[in-house]
Amino acid sequence: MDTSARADFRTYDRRLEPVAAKVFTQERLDEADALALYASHDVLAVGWLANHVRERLHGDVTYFNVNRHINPTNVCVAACKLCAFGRKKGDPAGYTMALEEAWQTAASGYSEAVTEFHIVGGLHPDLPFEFFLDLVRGLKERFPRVHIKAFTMVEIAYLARRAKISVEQTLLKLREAGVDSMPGGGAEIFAPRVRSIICDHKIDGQEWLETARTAHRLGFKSNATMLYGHIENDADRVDHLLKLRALQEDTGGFQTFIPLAFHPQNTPLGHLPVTTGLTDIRQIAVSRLVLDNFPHIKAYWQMLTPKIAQIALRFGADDLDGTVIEEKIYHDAGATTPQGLTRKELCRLITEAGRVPIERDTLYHAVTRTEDSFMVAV
Ligand code: V47
Repeated sequence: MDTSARADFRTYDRRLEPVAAKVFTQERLDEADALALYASHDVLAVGWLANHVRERLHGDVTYFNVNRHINPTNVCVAACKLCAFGRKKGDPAGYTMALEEAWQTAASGYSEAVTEFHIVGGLHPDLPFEFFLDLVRGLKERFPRVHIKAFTMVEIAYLARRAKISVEQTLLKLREAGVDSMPGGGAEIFAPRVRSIICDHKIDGQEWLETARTAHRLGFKSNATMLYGHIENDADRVDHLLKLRALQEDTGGFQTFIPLAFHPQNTPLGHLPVTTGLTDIRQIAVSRLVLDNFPHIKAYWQMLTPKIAQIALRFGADDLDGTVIEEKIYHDAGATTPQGLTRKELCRLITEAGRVPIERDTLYHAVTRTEDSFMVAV
């Protein structure tokens, strides 16, 4: 038991005391504990506990990465109420990159020698599976040292359906083409009541989890997200976290959890208010405490703003993503954050939070640099 931390812990919320006792003895938190963390007004105490766990796992180390997002198309058969990015086929605001254009997009911003391409997009009704395989093959040929983190579980399930092959075969073909791992998007909220309202055209939560399970079985690492701050309640959030924790118990394939705050602007849910800073910070902290088998909790500054993301580094987060360079999904939904940050700016945010910045590749190996090139320490 961590007796010195226990002696230092203070809260005015008695409901937190039994939860804190479990944190100090490293006992797994249950549903009631998670609900108590969400219900507590003592957000500083919740954050203190999360920071304690974060420091137990990572000390002061804070990871960041030099990545580039690529969104090859915004044309999407789904019409999710949560989304401001997707466009129906034929919409004048729809776009689909030609392969050459996608490869050129990847090269722009390459001056910082990105170590990761993060590729996600709409569920296009006409683009064949071969297009995506060619896209990835072309990227690997041109940038053989860059890790390709591509396609959400939703996209993978859709590609499988369109190609009339299994998810496993789809994943194997993607791997052959050059996909190295998967991002965490499309998880949203698993609870069917909420999912049927915010994204009823997407695969259900069970299928998202099963697709991730298959990817992990084949040896892929992936991330997981949760979209919060819309019509879900605390019980829905807890349900989502516990389902992810249970799958991680089986597969160990998740690397990072990324809570994503809902941006309502330009979506059919535009009447909803944006999340507040305390909600964002609490979500980071609860995630760190409940997801005890997830190695990393990521503060995605594009969504949180750099200021809140920096504070998150003392409330449970150990990872600050990333240089990004060009972001469409949140900016279509009203985000006012910059399109990208430089390595130097990320390091400043981390250092001024009293943490030690470590550049990582997608699989959390440390990266060392000489000017524009990089070396990955295995
Ligand atoms: O799946 C869409 C969300 C996700 C909105 O794995 C919205 O490293 C808020 O998954 N307001 C895509 N969120 C982003 C994503 C991600 C981001 C950074 C890192 C990683 C990673 C993954 O964005 C979607 C959806 O959940 N989203 N629209 C919106 N209006």
